[in-house]
Formats: sequence, structure tokens, C-alpha cells
Amino acid sequence: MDGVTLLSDYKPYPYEIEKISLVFQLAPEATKVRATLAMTPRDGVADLHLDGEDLKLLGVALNGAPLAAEAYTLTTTGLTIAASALPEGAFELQTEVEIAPAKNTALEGLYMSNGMYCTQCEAEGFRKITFYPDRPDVMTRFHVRIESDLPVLLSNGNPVGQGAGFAEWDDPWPKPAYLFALVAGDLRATSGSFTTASGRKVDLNIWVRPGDEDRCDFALASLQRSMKWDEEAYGREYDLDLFNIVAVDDFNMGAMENKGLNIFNSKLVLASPETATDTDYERIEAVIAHEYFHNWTGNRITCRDWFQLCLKEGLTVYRDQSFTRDVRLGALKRIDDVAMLRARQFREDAGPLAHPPRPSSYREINNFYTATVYEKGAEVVGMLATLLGAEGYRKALDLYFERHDGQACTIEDWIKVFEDASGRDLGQFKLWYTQAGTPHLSVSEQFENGTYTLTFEQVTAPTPGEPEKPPRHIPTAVGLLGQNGDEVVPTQVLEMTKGRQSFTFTGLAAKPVPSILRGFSAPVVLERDTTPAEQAFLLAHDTDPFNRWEAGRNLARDTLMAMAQGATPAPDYLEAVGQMLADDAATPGFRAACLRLPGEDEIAAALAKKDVVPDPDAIRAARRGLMATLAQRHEAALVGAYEGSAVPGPYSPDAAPAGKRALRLAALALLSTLDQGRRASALYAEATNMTESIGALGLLVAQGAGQAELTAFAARWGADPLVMDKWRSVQAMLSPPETAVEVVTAIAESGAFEWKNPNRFRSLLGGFAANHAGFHRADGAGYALFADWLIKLDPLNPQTAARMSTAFETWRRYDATRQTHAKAALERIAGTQGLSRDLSEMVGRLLG
Ligand code: 0A1
Ligand code: ZN
Repeated sequence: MDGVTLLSDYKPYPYEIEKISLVFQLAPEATKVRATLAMTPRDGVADLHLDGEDLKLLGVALNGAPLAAEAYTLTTTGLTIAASALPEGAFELQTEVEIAPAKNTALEGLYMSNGMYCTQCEAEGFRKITFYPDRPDVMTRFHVRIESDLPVLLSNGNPVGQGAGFAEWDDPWPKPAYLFALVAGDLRATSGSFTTASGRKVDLNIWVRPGDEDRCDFALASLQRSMKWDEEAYGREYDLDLFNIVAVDDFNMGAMENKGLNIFNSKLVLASPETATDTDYERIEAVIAHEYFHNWTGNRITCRDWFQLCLKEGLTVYRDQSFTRDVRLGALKRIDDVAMLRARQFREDAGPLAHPPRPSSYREINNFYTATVYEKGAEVVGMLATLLGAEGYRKALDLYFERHDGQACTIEDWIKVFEDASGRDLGQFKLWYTQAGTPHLSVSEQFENGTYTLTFEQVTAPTPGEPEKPPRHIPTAVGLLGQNGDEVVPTQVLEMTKGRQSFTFTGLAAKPVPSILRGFSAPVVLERDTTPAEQAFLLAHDTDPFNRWEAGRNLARDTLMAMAQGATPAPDYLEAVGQMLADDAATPGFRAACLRLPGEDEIAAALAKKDVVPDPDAIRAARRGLMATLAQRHEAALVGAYEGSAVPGPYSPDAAPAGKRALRLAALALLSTLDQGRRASALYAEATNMTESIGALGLLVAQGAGQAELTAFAARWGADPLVMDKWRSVQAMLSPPETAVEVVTAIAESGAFEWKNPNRFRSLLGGFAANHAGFHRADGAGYALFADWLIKLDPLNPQTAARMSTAFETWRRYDATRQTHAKAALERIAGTQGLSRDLSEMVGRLLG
């Protein structure tokens, strides 16, 4: 197929590169890049292909002599030198090119952001900087010289020379080109250090633009915590004397793990109590950790090709999730992660974009930085840890680092490590990597003469290109509770390998209440005929915190599904919420998580799964109706929770005060349905931190109110784009559906909206895509507005346009009228002249 890359086509690169030396003469419109490669053929002389895109070639030389024009061919994708023009053994190849960073709006390769130069090379951005085999299995040592008058000039590794107008850097660790980075600008550092377990002192710097220095302390402390945790949990030390992080304002993703020089979206570095929410703090710490952890899982051991992306991403997400659990949130972390997994990955798996964690073909690799590769990839690692146990997992990881350090690996290498460390056959388990779709696990139970039997049946619906789904190896953690809430059988892991399988527990005095899939031990949909009374019992008594939350979640979801179809709320649920609220033994953070109702999209997905066509307006009405009912029923307790969880004194982002604020806001969300926003207005007026300011503002906006507060907010924060992103996103996401399109249009068309910046674009359009009833408005105005903006962004920044198009991934769930409008919007995008490869691949799959 044209333009498709296949896993099965993999071939090693025919040349070894000992070293690359790069010289950059920086200029916004005409940067010169000279690259000198020391190369050796692996298996005899072959045609030599170097990737290159949008490069103006100034010259090619072989062993110091200019290469004749007949010796090479230049195309839009690269430079090929004929084998006949190359010597038998080692040689030196030099190219010189010119590029224009100031014109690079796609933010891939070398570009400019707010006056500074920076790079983004993953996945295939290095080819926009120089001619090179831009693939992760080609690893070499980089020496970099930067020539520029800007005060701070950074690259990977160690500084080895510096003078007026230049700096030189050398990275001793061989790496693939996607980990190359360069930064140049007027930057200020917040500095610190970390002493490794073996006593080496590492200098740490967080580099930001002048004026932002006072928002870096938390990022620095997060980095120090991450370095310590990786030593303790994985025995991994940092391997250079210097670690730099740079914050940039224009960035397509969250951050990037370039060796020794991580580059971050500024929203994931900068934090102060007045400008960042508790969630921002938590995300900053998690992403700093994630990028740092890549130093071992990604950089020291990298991927053979981009099909193996989840090798580094799934593992590194698993590691950062474990870190946040250990240093910050405890059991609450699993609850948050699963809620996110369901909202994003289950949604992906159930629609036209479904793909395995390790796909086998792609057109544009940038379209595969997905929830499936990242979050499901992490779940698969988590299942391996569950199957092997903590010690077995650590043993396997030790073997992985020992065996594969310095290599570019595959999922096969990874599985083999687990097999060798445990002596187990993981052949069937591997299906998790190679198959798409979320298994549905239905359970039935039987009790007779003291023997309790659980029978599981697994079914995975077909996904695009995969009609048949053989059974998977599913670790199911189960515990049994007695009628008084005591645990009669502690957690054990049942390993399901067949389509249908029973497990028995003997010697029980009475029929137990099962707690199944504890800790969400596998990324499946559990289906079980159970009563609201039993769910309420589990919400009150389960000793597994995840399943305790899950029971409440199930009750809430079932109640909302019924209400969206005209029923009234189930009394068991209303009762159970009251009990949970009164449970002082549960932490405020946990109670907050239990009070938060499933989102409208989650309810729509649950209805669609039951073959009910979801009506976005009815779902919204049901959700707001249930909030009001809960508020009426438990007003006194909610007022108690609201008032009792105020956090006095100076702000701290720690988990305990953040949990209290979360409970306070969750209670306020319900109370706001009764008091016309009186309390939210008061909180907005007195709040001294962004968590409460923006929380209160959002509640007002959701009621179609808050005009005065929105104006005041803009007056205070108008000059701070990161804070104004919150102002935009709150309005786009929470405005009532009748006005959301108009609100978004007004903000978009005000001259102040800098839509070319990905954070600005995402704040408004991404917020709007999360406004379920607004985006899915019956007259199609939401879809049309969204399509207009994707079409506008695509020529400048295809990667972000393509990523945002996932807003449409659920369009086939809805009624015929909505489908017609959504399809028309997608077809309008597809028919746009000159559409990027990124967006056309996405729209093609969405229309599928
Ligand atoms: N590897 C980074 C994410 C990342 C991926 C692609 C990018 O540009 C196309 C940028 C960043 C991570 O996992 O954090
Ligand atoms: Zn990553």
C-alpha cells in the first residue's frame, strides 16, 4: 500500500555510524547545519540512504572531497548515495544544509518559540535538521557546536567548550537521533543538585524565560524526588554530571526526554499557588518523573523501530504512575489512572481508531502517540508485575537492564526477559501487545455446600482489521468478603487463559460477597449481574480501596444510565452516598473521588455498549438532575464537608491539603445546584489559590452564570497566557450546550486568541470537544465549528490538528441526524486541498 510503513518490512540499516559531529550557525531565516558522519558498512557496500525533509542542500563531500552530482539522488524524502560511489571500508560523509527555524510552524525539527531556538525530534523530526538515517536503531555519539550570539546555548551531554558566540557539547552515550536536542536563547536557570547513590554530584538546572524564574522550585524538587525514587525502586542512577530541563511556550506534546536536556511544554514546568492548580502540580511532578525515567527506559534502552513505541512508553508510564502512587497519592492514584484509562483508552479501543499497543502498520507515526500505546501499554506492564509478583518483576527488570543496556529493542526482547526471569511461557500473554480491543469479562457465581465458584467468560468485540479475537491471559485479582464486611478470603490472582473458566473456593461458612478485579488488575470491562444493595455493601466495606470506589462508580453509572432513559434515581445509591460522606475513616481525597459523578461521555459510552443510542441532552439532564437530588438529600452533610474541608494558612500542593480542596470542590459542585451559585461566587471572591479560583469559576460557568467573575479573571490574568488557557478551557468545556458554540466562537474570533500556539488551541478547542452536549449539538454546529478549526490549523501544524481530530472518534454512537452532520464535517475535512498526511490518515480512519 502506498505510503504505509509495515512492521514486517523491518531491515537493519546497512551502515554503522561511529560518530556524528554537528555545527549549527543559528539564524532565524537561514540556519546552516554541517553534519559530519563517520560511517562503516556492516555487510559490504550498499546504497546509502539518508532521510531529509525540507532541507536546502548546500553541499555533500565524501572523505573531504565534494561529491559529483551523478553520485547521489535527492528527493523530497532524502538523499541516496549510490553504492558505486562509496569506498569499501570506513569513510567520512559531510553534508551542509540550510533551514529556516522561524518559518517552522509545525514545531518538529528546529523551530523558534518566543525568540528562542529549540528542537523536537521524536519521532521523525531530525530529518528536518540534517540528512541522517532518522530511525531509532541507528545509535551514535553526538558532538555539537552551536554558533550564536544568544547567551545560553545548550545541547545533550556535557559542555566541552565555550567562548564568545559559541558553545560545544559532547554526549558520551550513543543515542538515536530522536533524542538529539538543541536550545538557544535568553534563559534563566533555577539550579540545584543531586548526589547519586554512588556519590556522584549531578548539577540540575531548570531553564525558563526571564520573568518565570519564580515558578520553577516545584519542578526542581520533583526532579530530585524522581532521581531518588528511580534509585530506590529500580536501582537506576543518572549517568551524566549535568541534567537540564528547558521550558518552551510552543510545544506539540507534554515534554520530551532528550538525553540530558529534557524539553518541556512550559505548562508542565511553571507553577505557583496563584497560577497553578493542585492537578497542575501533580501533573508537573508526574511528567518530570516520566521524562527523567526515560533516561533508562527509552534512552539507555531504546526502541528498534517505532512499532515498538510502547516498549518505552508503556513501561515509562507504568513507572511514573508507580512513582506518583509512592510519593504522593497512594491508592487514590490507581483510581485516577483507571478513570483516565476508561475515558481515553477504552473510548479509543471501542471506536474506529482502535489499534494494538504494538501496531503493525502506520502512515504517520505521530498519530500513534495514543492512549493505547501509553496507558494501555502501562496496564500491560502492570499485569506482568501482577503475574510475577513484586520480587519477580524487579528480577525481570534487572535482567532487562543488564541484558539490553545500549540496545534498540523489541517487544519480543521484553517478553523474553520476563520469561527468562520467571521460567513462565508468556506466549498467550503477548496477545495484549498485538491485539486491539477491550475484553469484556462476564462473571457468574454459584454457592453450594461451602464451595463458592466464580465462572468467567471473556469476549472481545472485533476491531478494525481484526475480526477474530482468541482468548487472552487475564490476571484477575479477587478477594471474598463475609456478610459482616470481614475479608474471608484475601486477594488472590486468578489467571484466566480460556474463553470460559471457573475457579472455586472451598470451606466457606456462608455465601461470600466477591470483590473482583481488585486494583483493576486487568484492563477489561467487568460485567456482572449484581444488585444495587451489593454494590452499596462493597462501597461501604470493601477492603480494596479501588474496588470500594468502583462499587460507588458502578452505582452512579447505572443510576445515570437509567435516569437518561427516564427513570428516577435508585434509593440504594442515594443512601450509599450519604454513608460514604459520613465515613470519617476515609480520606477527604477518597471521598471526593467517590462524590464525582461519571462524565457525560462515559455515560454515553455505557449506553452505546448496551445498544441504546445516547441522547446527549438527556444525559446532561440526568447528570445535573442527580447532582441536584444528591444535594437535596444530603445538604447538611455536604455543607459540613464544604465548610469542614477549608484549608487555612499558606498553600501547599501536598496530597493531604489537595485532597481536602478536592472534597470541598466536589461538595460545592453539588451544593451549587441548590444555591444558584451563591457559595461558588463567595469562594471565587475569597480564594487565594488557583485550584479554588478556577474550580469556583467553572461551577458558575456551568450554570450559565459567572460573567462578572470571568471579566475579573481576565482583568487579573490577561497577560499570563498559561492562566488564560484555563479561562478559555473552563468556558469551552462547561458552558451550557445552548451557548457553547457561540461562546467558543466569540473567544476564537477575538483578536486575542493566539491559535497557532498549541496550548492556546487546545485550551479552547480541546475544552470544547470535552463539552459533550455542546460538541454533539443536534444541529451539527459543534461539529462544523470544530472542522473549521482543524482545517485552519492543519497547514501550519498537522500534528496537533491530527491529534485533535480524535474528538470525532465516537461519532457513530449517536442518532442518524447527528451522524449525518458529523460525517459531513469529516468529509469536508477529507476533501480539503493539500491536507496533511497526519490529518488525512486520521480522517480516513475515522470515516473508515
Ligand atoms: N516521548 C515523549 C512524548 C513526545 C512524543 C512525540 C513528540 O513529538 C512528536 C513530542 C513528545 C514522552 O513520552 O514524553
Ligand atoms: Zn514518554
